[in-house]
Formats: sequence, structure tokens, C-alpha cells
Amino acid sequence: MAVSDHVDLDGFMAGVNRRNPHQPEFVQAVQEVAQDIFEFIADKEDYHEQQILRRIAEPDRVVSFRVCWEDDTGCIRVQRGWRVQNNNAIGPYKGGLRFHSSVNESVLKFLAFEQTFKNALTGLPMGGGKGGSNFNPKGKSKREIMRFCQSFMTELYRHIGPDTDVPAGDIGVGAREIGFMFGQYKRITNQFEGVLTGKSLEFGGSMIRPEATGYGAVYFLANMLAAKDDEISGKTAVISGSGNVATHAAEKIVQLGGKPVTLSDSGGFIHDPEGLTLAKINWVKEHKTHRRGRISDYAKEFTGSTFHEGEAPWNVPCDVALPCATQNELHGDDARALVGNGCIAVSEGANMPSDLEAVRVFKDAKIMFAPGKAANAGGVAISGLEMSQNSERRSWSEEELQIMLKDIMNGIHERCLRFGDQGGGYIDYVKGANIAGFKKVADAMLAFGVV
Ligand code: NDP
Ligand code: 2IT
Repeated sequence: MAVSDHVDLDGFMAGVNRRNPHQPEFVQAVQEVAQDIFEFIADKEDYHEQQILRRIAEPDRVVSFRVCWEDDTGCIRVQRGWRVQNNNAIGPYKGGLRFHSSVNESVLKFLAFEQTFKNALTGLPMGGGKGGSNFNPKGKSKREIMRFCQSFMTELYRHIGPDTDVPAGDIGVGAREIGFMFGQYKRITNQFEGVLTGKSLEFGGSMIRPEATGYGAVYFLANMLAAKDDEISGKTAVISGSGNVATHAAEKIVQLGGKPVTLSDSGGFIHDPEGLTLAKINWVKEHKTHRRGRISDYAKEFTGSTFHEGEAPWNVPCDVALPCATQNELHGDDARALVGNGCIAVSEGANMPSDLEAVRVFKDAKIMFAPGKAANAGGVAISGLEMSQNSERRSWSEEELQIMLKDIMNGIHERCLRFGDQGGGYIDYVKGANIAGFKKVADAMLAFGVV
């Protein structure tokens, strides 16, 4: 087939839209990747002929199932669970589980698609997957969470395995939920194996897994700044979210001499002009994770800080920004406010937090912008190393893993530079990440033929 006969970007996206009705998040994620890939493969016949992007943008399978559980009042509740296994060309499916009322097939398909590129970027042998449920953990008792996790795993276990598909945590799923699910998997299968990551240290978890995503996003930010002979020390950082990723990003910013001034949750954001200290961040971790509290309470606890109900933090002046809550939480106007206030770099701790218009604003302004698939890959990278440790039945030290995390984030930065350097000092990290991630998966798929 001649190159000119190939479907163009608009035709490709029209097909994606047609085949995935009512799945805006998935279409958005494909669109963000497709524009760069079409440019990259313009003169590469094999990728066209073998329909590689078309195949990556069609999950290997989407498993959907019913999850029944009994609440504390004896009522039977019915939720929907999913596992999206997007692509296993370079390794077992790998990616988190999300428990949140907003979870649906579109959200999980976008996350599994993004995960495929992210995992390839780490340099580790991991394919892409994602799963979860529309179960809302807020306000549920510990026993209700346990019963839900057990019921969820009673179906999920038949679709996963240490060399098949290895889930982990994401929004609403932390060490406690992973413990409940691992316990149920072990009970059903009678196998003690590395089928989940993000486990506690007592039963095969890895040091620094909880910290890895947030720390990694800050290391990536430091790498971008270093490429411009700049550093984090002295920088004011605006951060959204107050969960695992946001609190560890804030912690690493403080450790490197920067000043985080905001955090948020679905109720609004807090602004602390004095800057969050390690002690204040520890209070947030305790309050959000163990007491299941709200970020608004921060303003009552620490004088000088304010709570802004129903708002996001993007209008607060800053040098660097780290969106670490959820998808599409940063829109075009927010991006314009950040750029207008002098923000020079954005590192996405969350998956796809900036919408398409916001990404366009950052690119047009030529500020440093690291997409989630590059910046937040530290978490899944340490998950990959947890899998290695489980296979070897040994544990690496915290020091060893800290070095490995930094090395992996450096490697991702270099891969982005290779394909994203636009000359004149501007690096398009979105393009760099998309092409580097795609190329590895695509070349493996070419080797397999049409399967
Ligand atoms: P957590 O559950 O620990 O925290 C989520 C945070 O985001 C909470 O502050 C939550 O507020 C807020 N949030 C969630 N949904 C919404 C919403 N719809 N609107 C506003 N705020 C919201 O999750 P994580 O920190 O683990 O995950 C945060 C992001 O990072 C997600 O995009 C996730 O996919 C991504 N990520 C996570 C990794 C990990 O290792 N955990 C790895 C790579 C990426 P509230 O308490 O009010 O719900
Ligand atoms: O989005 C992500 O990369 C995660 N939630 C972590 C996935 C993992 O397998 O550790």
C-alpha cells in the first residue's frame, strides 16, 4: 500500500470516535498520542501496514463484572468492576485499580492506554492495564471496605497472575485495600505470589513504593529544570490533590529546598503562604489516610492558611505546578492563569490532569511541560521492581531503590529528549514521551506479526 493511501489523522480519530461512543476520556487520551505518532510514522511503512496504532488503541480485552457485598446495615449493594488489559507486547499487563464513584469504562480505557506508553518509558518489561470499580470508599467502615475488596477479588483473581496481569493501587486503593485483596487472592488460589504490587513490607512489598510516584514526579521536574541550568531550591510550588501522590510530591519539594503552598481535595484547596513543612505534610497524610478527613481542616489546624471551597489552586502565583489529583482537573483558563503568573514548569503527578486545551496553552507558551505518562512513571517503576524482588524472593534496601528510582526517572527524561528536542532550547516532552513509548511497544508488535 502506498503511504498516500493511508488513513490520515482526522480519519483515524473519526474511527476512534465512532467505535468508542460516549467515551470522551478514552478518545482524548488517544487523540493526544495520535497526533505525535502520525507525524513520527509518516515515512515508516511497517507501522502503517501493520496498523500498529489502531491495534494499541483497541484494548486486548475489557473484563466487566458484578461485585456484590453486604454493608454494615445488612443491605446488599451491587457495584460494577472492570479490568482493562490494553496491551502485553512487552510484558505482563500492569497498572493500578481505582475505586471511585466516577469510574467507568471510558476512564479505565484511557488509563490502560496511557499506562501502556508509561510502562514502556520506564525501560522495564511491563504491558499496560488498569481496573477498578465505581465503588465509593468515602464514609465506608473498614469492614465494609474489606468485604468489598474480597468480593471484587473473588472475580478478578481468574483474570490476573504474576506473569499475566499484576494490579496495584490508584485513587481510593492504598496499602490497606491491597492487603485485603492479596489476602483473598491467596485464600482462593493457595498461592503466595507477586500478583499485586503496593503490598505492605511484611508480605512482599517494596521499600519506597508509597513515595515513588510523588518523588519521581519531582525528580522529573528537577531534570527538566537542570536541562535549563535551574533547580527546585527556592521555587514556589502549587500542588493539587492531598492523597498519596500529592503528599509525597510536596515532601520531596521541601526536601529539595522548594516551597509547596497549596494542596486540595474534591472540596476545594488550601493555601499556606508560609509554605508546607514536613511536619505539616505528615499531619495531612495522617488526616487524609488514617482519619479519612477533609483538606479544609488544614486551615483550622494551621493559622495563616486559608481554605477555598470548590476551587482549584491554579490561580495562586507559583514557579512550578504539580497537578496530582485526577484527570481533567486543569483547564485552558487555568493554564493561562499559571503561564500569566510566571509558572515555568508543570509536572503531572496525576494521569491526564491537563485537558487538551491546557496542554495546547503550555505548548504555545513553550514552558516545560511533563505529561503524566513520563512524570508519574516512578510509581509503576518501583512496582516493576517489586515484581522483580518477589520473583527473586528477596528485598532490596531503601538506599538501592532510591538510586534505582532516580536512574529510571533520568532514563525517562533522556528518552523524552531523544524524540522531543525541537531545537532552540525547546523540548516537547509530550511528543518525546509519546514517540519513545510507542516505538518500544510497536517494535515488539512488529516482531510478533499479526496476533
Ligand atoms: P489518592 O486516592 O491517594 O488521592 C486522590 C486525591 O485526589 C485526593 O486528594 C482526592 O480528593 C483527589 N481527587 C480524586 N478525585 C477527585 C475529583 N474527581 N475531583 C477533585 N479531587 C479529586 O490517589 P493517588 O494520589 O494515588 O492518585 C492521584 C492521581 O495520581 C490519579 O490521577 C492517579 O491515577 C495518579 N497516579 C497514581 C499513582 C500511584 O502510585 N498511586 C501512580 C501514577 C499516577 P478526595 O479525598 O476529596 O477524593
Ligand atoms: O497510574 C499508575 O501508574 C498507577 N496507578 C500505578 C500502577 C502500578 O502498577 O504501580
